[in-house]
Formats: sequence, C-alpha cells, structure tokens
Amino acid sequence: MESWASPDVPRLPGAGRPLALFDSATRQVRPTAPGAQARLYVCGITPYDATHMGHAATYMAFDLVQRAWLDAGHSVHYVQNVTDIDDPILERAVATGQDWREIALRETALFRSDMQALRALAPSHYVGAVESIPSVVRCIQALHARGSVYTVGPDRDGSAGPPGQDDLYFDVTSDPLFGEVSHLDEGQMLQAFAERGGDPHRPGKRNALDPLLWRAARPGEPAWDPEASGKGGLDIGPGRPGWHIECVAIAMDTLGMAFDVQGGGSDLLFPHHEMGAAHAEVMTGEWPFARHYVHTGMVGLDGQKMSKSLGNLVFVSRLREAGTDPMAIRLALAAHHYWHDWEWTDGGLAEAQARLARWRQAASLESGPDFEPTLARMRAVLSDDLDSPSALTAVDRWCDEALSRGGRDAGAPALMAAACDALLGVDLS
Ligand code: 5CA
Ligand code: ZN
Repeated sequence: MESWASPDVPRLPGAGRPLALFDSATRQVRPTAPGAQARLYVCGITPYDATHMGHAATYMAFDLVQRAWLDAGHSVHYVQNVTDIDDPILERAVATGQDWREIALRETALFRSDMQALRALAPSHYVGAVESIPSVVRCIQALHARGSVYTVGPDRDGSAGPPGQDDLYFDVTSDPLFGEVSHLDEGQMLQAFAERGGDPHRPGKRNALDPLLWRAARPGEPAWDPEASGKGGLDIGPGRPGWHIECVAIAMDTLGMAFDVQGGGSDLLFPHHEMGAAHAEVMTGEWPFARHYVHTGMVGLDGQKMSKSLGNLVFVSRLREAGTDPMAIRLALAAHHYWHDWEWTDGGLAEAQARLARWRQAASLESGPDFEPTLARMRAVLSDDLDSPSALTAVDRWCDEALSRGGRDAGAPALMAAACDALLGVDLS
C-alpha cells in the first residue's frame, strides 16, 4: 500500500544517547538495543472513520522513538499496517450504505494526509490486511503444522458457511508463555477480550480466550479464497482473516522475529499484542516476537477514552480544516508523557499555540545563548523513556532566555530550530 511523503530529518552535531523505553512485558524501562538498523512495528488504523487525537498521540509517540534512534545513529525499518478489512468497516458500510472498500480507501487516504501534515516519518512498509491475505494463510498453515489450530462450526445464528468451511481458532494453551506480555490474570483477560473484539462465549471453542484466525465466508460479507495462496496441510475455505494474525503475518514478512519494538496504544496490550506474540512464537518455535512491547496511554475527552464507538472525537482533519497549525497539534501531544492517560482540552491546544509562536519568535532571532546545553538536555530526557514534556520545558527555558536577555551565539537559533525539527518533528520555519 502507498505510504506518505516523509519529512527530511536534519542531522545535529554530536549524537543522541541510546534510547530506553518502558517495556510492558518486563514492566521496566529498558534500553532498546537496536543493531545498526532499528526495527519497529506500530499497529495501524482500522479505517472506518477519521484520525482522532488519540490515534495522533500514539503515532506521534512512535515518531519520537524513531527520531531518537536516528539521532543516535541508527537507521530505522518502520512497518505499519492498515486493518482494511474487519467488522467495524463492514458495520459502517451497512450503517451508511457505502461500499466497505470505499470507506477503507477514503479513511486511509485521510490518515495519510493527517500524518504528512503532522510531519510523521513514513513507514518503509505500509501494509494492508487485504494485500496480506496470502501471508495470513501461510501463517495459519504453519500454526496448523504445530497443532494449534481447530475449527468451530456455525454460529448460534447459523450464519457460518457450509460444512467444511468452519471458522478457525487458535488454541491459546499451545503457547506455554501465554500471558508473558500483559501479565493479566484470567478474569482481567476475559474482560479485556470481551471488550476488544473477542468472543469468549462462542459455543464450540476449547478455551474462552481462543482468538479467531480465519472467519469463514458469510452471506453478504467479503471473502477471499485461500486456494490462491497455495495448498497447505489444512483445507481452508473462503473467508477473511482474524485481527491478530494479520499483524503477525505483516511483521513476519517485513521484520522477522525478535524485532526491536512492537507498538500501539494500551488498548492493544491485551488481547492484541498478547495473541500476536503467542501466534508468532508458536508458529516459529522462536522467542521473542518483539524485544519491547511499548504502549501509549489513552487520550480521552470529557472523562472518557476517545473512541470511534463512543463518538467523543476530536479529529486531526477537522482542526486542520479550521486552520489549526499541525505543529501546534504536535506540541499539544508532546506536552504529555507518552504512557500517561490524559484528556484532550481546548486549553491544552491554546497553550501549544502560544508555545509554538514563542519558539518561532526565538528561532528567528539573529543570535541567542549557546544552544548546546539545551540540546544535550533534550537528548538526555528523550532517551530516558521519551520524556517529551521535559524536552519542551528545556526549549522553553532557552527561548525565555533568548527573548529576554539575548545571547551572542549567531548559530544558536538555527541549531534550536534544527533540534526541534529533528528530535520533536516540529518545523519552526
Ligand atoms: N487496526 C488496529 C490495530 S492492528 C487498531 O487498533 N486500530 S484503531 O484505529 O482502533 O487504533 C489505531 C491506533 O491508535 C492503535 O495503536 C490504538 O491503540 C491507538 N488508539 C486508539 N484509540 C486511542 C486513544 N483514545 N488514545 C490513544 N491511542 C489510541
Ligand atoms: Zn495490530
């Protein structure tokens, strides 16, 4: 799938420090230890509605991760998926009378333009679920070879396909490490599973937590024929992929096992990232799927998680249409530490706009105080679990001094602008 145009990243003098991030699986801030090339997978959107501030906060956090790696001298292999076939898109299609493909294409295009406006670094692979179906089928065959796939017959409403075209499920007990990512107890897992796309009560499953791998064709739903993917040991009828196996197939195709960071919002910790790790590790017999599992906090509005299903959304595209500078949106997001839950407010955006104006004013000075100590401070706090609020405060201090007392360093304002661009993605020109 087409990605978007990536902004240039200026090179700064010296080099950033190795990046440490909070890993949900070990519950510690640990150094990310990428080789020359850092490998990152971030779970992408399900394109049935526009990008809201919660999505933007998540993608901007992983943008800062990449900028810290680049500053520390690594290249980055960044992969993001698009869940361009799943229940919410089909439900939206029914509700609006539109074709599901049209919805997915339109919302994905809007997401790309939002990301480009926010100056997000583009993924080197931007991959849709639909185009990954042959890989998904190969993964299911590999899981079958390990004995971890079973079939479940028609739904209670009888809507499953004809016999022989049952749904396919993954047996979570085939993974001895199941639970290693989220550390939730069974009750918490069951609750999260039910809330986030799982079907704990479906009759015929071996374990309530077993996730769907392949949904057999239902009348009126799109379906793909796995025959096109080549024969495997399991006879798979026409249907569509489950959610977790989609991200595993895409990550395995592009990054392989033991990539550096698997990222997404904290709503993906369970079941999505737990199931992904289980699928990949059972399928390959290797460990780990990802070296770090990194989760961003949930952004809310009016005391509730911002979510498409709740309808309490502030859209990036609406703010852009209303003339809000995307750089102010970035600053409003970076003012919160990435793993905190926080609330989007108009006041927060107004503060970011005032900050942006002040930073631009300071960047346009003919000289200022030496910026090197501020750059060192920005690098130190960002490398320490991506403390972006402290990085903003460091820049604020330099701007205060530059604007109140001035300084004699003629290169300082340009270095300050380059640092904001390279490390924070904020263009002050
Ligand atoms: N397509 C799947 C991932 S494979 C999905 O969760 N799509 S999504 O459109 O629902 O969310 C896209 C990304 O935004 C995910 O990483 C999700 O964790 C994150 N996200 C969703 N809502 C919020 C929110 N309110 N605050 C912060 N991040 C959020
Ligand atoms: Zn995902």
